[in-house]
Amino acid sequence: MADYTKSCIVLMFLMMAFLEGSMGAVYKVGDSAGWTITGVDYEKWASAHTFKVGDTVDFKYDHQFHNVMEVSRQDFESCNSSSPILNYTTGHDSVKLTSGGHHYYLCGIPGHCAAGQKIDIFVRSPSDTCRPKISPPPHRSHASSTPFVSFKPWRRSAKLLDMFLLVAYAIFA
Ligand SMILES: *[C@@H]1O[C@H](CO)[C@@H](O)[C@H](O)[C@H]1NC(C)=O
Ligand SMILES: *[C@@H]1O[C@H](CO)[C@@H](O)[C@H](O)[C@H]1NC(C)=O
Ligand SMILES: [Cu+2]
Repeated sequence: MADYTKSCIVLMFLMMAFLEGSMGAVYKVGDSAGWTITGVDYEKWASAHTFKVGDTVDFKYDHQFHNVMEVSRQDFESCNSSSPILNYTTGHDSVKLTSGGHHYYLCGIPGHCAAGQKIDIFVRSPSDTCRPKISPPPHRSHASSTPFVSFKPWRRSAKLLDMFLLVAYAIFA
């Protein structure tokens, strides 16, 4: 392989790695089952993912049978669809998560929410992920009063490094 081509491929992979880090991820609610009343545990699905501001959740469903309503926490808990914050009815709704905190969605068709077609998406705001973890102050007897501060800046670079090594291995091994 020509050196030029190799460099091009390496550059391409690095750019992809950076783009992945800077653009929001897209999550299809319920994975292949989509947004439905049959057999998806949306609480479990949501807890298996980490949502950040800028990510998108994709609701795919048959719009003749379902819809998506963003509701308040209270309405979510009581499955009350009479005063939604937002309605989505197209059958393929991409909902961009533009703020941190809990976002509550349910299907407004009678009975569906009660049957489990509801989801609480907790979105981490950037300040949540970057905020240093300050552990509780140690015992009074300890001489030092400086709280232990831990940052985790290596996570992303470790991922990039992994990717780079993988590409380098594929090309040069
Ligand atoms: C649903 O919410 C509306 C408006 O917030 C309220 O008037 C109504 O009583 C609620 N219904 C139930 C069953 O809680
Ligand atoms: C959502 O739809 C309901 C009826 O289905 C309507 O009463 C309500 O005004 C709509 N809300 C918004 C925010 O569009
Ligand atoms: Cu439904």
